[in-house]
Amino acid sequence: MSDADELFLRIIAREVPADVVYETETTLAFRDIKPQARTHVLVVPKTRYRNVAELAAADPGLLADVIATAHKVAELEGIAGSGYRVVFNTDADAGQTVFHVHAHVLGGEQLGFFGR
Ligand code: D5M
Repeated sequence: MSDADELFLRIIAREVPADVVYETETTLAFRDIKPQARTHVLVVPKTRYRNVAELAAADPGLLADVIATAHKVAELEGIAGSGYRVVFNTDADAGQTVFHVHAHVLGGEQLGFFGR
């Protein structure tokens, strides 16, 4: 595991500062340092898996916790009614840079389509 991949464990341990918006026993939600929308929050499981596929295979209940936390964040941010997007970038072509699975919760404005 590289230093970059350890980053979210260090945020969970409060060794690296982050703007935490919500926490459960199994997940942590904090604002993305490079926001791509008016609201941009990351949700991570407190146990590290490399990507969402590994998480789904190993612990589907924990994946459900991540999704439930994403929706709770949307409620807290006031965007649950207007709409929001949950994105898991998965490996190189998707641009995943931190290999500790994380859901991007995006919203607060009309989002464009994405792809190439
Ligand atoms: O997304 C990784 C995301 O992690 C990217 O949007 C920037 C964000 N990031 C990187 N370092 C930090 C810290 N220290 N706090 C908050 N957010 C951070 P990926 O899907 O892997 O490209």
